[in-house]
Amino acid sequence: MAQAAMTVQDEERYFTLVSGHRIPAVGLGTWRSGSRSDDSVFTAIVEAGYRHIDTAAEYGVHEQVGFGLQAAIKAGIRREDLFITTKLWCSDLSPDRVRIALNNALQELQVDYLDLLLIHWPFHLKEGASRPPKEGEVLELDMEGVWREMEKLVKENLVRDIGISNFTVKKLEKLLRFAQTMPSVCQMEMHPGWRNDKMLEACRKNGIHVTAYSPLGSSEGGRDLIHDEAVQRVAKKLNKTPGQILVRWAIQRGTSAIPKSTHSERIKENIGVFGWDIPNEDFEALCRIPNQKRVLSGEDLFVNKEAGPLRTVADVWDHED
Ligand code: NDP
Ligand code: 1BO
Repeated sequence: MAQAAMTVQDEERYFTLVSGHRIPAVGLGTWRSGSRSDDSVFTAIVEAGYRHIDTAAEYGVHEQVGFGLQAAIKAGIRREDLFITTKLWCSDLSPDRVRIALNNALQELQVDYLDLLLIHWPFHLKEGASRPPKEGEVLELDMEGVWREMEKLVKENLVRDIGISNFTVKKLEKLLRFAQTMPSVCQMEMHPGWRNDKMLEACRKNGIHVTAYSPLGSSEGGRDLIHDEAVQRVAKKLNKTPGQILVRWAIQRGTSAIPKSTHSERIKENIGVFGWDIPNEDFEALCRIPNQKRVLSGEDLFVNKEAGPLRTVADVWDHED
């Protein structure tokens, strides 16, 4: 697990975490990549130069991602040069499930350690819960107990960094009251259509690196930022693609970004974001895109209007929006 010295070229390709480890600025997302995940992972690593792959147990693609990783390693990429992130799903958010979930992930991904393990969403669901959950299927979350188990995985070198996703300032503050190992990363939805400045600021204040998920506005019911007027204008001016403008915008905000694609041309395009800048005036124009709104509100996943603790989207986000 030795970390090679950084070259000047490397510098803009990585962010340094509070643990001292570094996270690649651009990673490949794998949600909804299905059976194309293995080819996408291989293309991303071997042909496009990605070193960060983001996945999750809930995406159902661990095995395909594992095949892609193994193929890349066979092609000569060193495991220690890769950064592999996965996430604990809500039904595994109890202290007794954390290690079992980690072992499953290691086996499915065919690796012997993870670079980053995140709490996917800070809600504990009963095993096999419906979507959205029925009455009684949202259980109490023992956040401290879960975090302690995650901390043990770091001590045992099974996981290099631990972190969170879809947290609110309130939940982050609660976690920081008992964390002995700091969350290195907080993964949140962030793009010019949902800047989420509040969480970005809270993380910065605490030295927590932010990864922007859905940096292109997501898919299926997402926000079409690729055709947004401001994004298109800046892309044309800088002779870049809209996808590159969106990923570069995320990096210039100091966040890493994990665009998903299963198309090799787009996978290559989305990492073509180094060695140039979005000028300040254009960056600011992208920051002013109106109608700030989440795509991933959590409604379909967690809200039960009739029963349980999460009756509205506002409940999911602790009424902070
Ligand atoms: P993205 O914002 O990455 O957008 C993906 C969509 O954009 C797909 O439809 C893709 O299509 C399309 N696309 C990709 N590149 C381009 C391009 N250059 N030009 C035009 N269209 C393009 O959405 P995601 O929601 O997938 O977010 C990215 C990743 O973040 C996820 O895959 C997942 O790993 C992570 N994530 C984490 C969450 C969490 O709760 N922690 C929640 C949501 C996402 P195609 O594949 O056909 O190219
Ligand atoms: C189903 C979980 C949302 C994407 O991370």
